[in-house]
Amino acid sequence: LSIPLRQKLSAGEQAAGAWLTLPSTAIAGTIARTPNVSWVLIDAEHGLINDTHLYDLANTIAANGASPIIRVPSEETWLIKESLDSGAHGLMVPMANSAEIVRGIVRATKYPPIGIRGFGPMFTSATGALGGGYALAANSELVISVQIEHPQAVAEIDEICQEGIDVVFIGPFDLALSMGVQFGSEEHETAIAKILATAKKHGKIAAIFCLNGEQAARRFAQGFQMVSVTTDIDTITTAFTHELSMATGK
Ligand code: 3PY
Repeated sequence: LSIPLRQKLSAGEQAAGAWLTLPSTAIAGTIARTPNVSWVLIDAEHGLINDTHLYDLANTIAANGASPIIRVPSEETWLIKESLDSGAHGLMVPMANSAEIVRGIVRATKYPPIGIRGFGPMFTSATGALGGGYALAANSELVISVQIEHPQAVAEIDEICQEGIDVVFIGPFDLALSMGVQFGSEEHETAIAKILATAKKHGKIAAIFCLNGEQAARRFAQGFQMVSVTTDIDTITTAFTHELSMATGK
């Protein structure tokens, strides 16, 4: 079995990740080779990435030692199926706004008898995702995360954490928007702390999205085990802005 992210999480280690929004295997490979990155999120929700890119991106990331995790645009069964069939080591489903939605996600991501996932893993062995024993191991080894980004999900977090998912992943920007509060306000941080504590109580991995290493270090220190440190676009923008400012003095 070779799901680097699963191994890291099972060992109780912190798993730092990066966020890919550009459909480039060169960028995906470069990020996956960065020291200390254990997973790379392929963002097919808000990134410029669609289903024709999934296989090559997942392969490149896995070949460079990190776990490719695909964020699907929504919880539709067919999107979940084709994303997992591309060889991803796991999935992230946005807007998992209720326990009922989370139950549907579990059904869609698992082969029978747990769920209804259809059999078609023609490309999964290319990413080293569980090799020839893929179908037998997939139900327990792939890393399935749901995004908590709505007050209804926060209200139902206890029930959500009792479903067959691995990771409770906070989308802090959508959570602030849907709660109608300021990002970083007391209400926002209280909701984040509640999700973190409930995930831990039920033995789920608590995870969150950040924009930079400083924010990510704070979230690790707070008790999150899986943190997305930054994105391709944010890093490019920040680095270019800094270097151009150094060069021009402006
Ligand atoms: C959010 O913060 O809402 C996310 O989903 C991360 O992009």
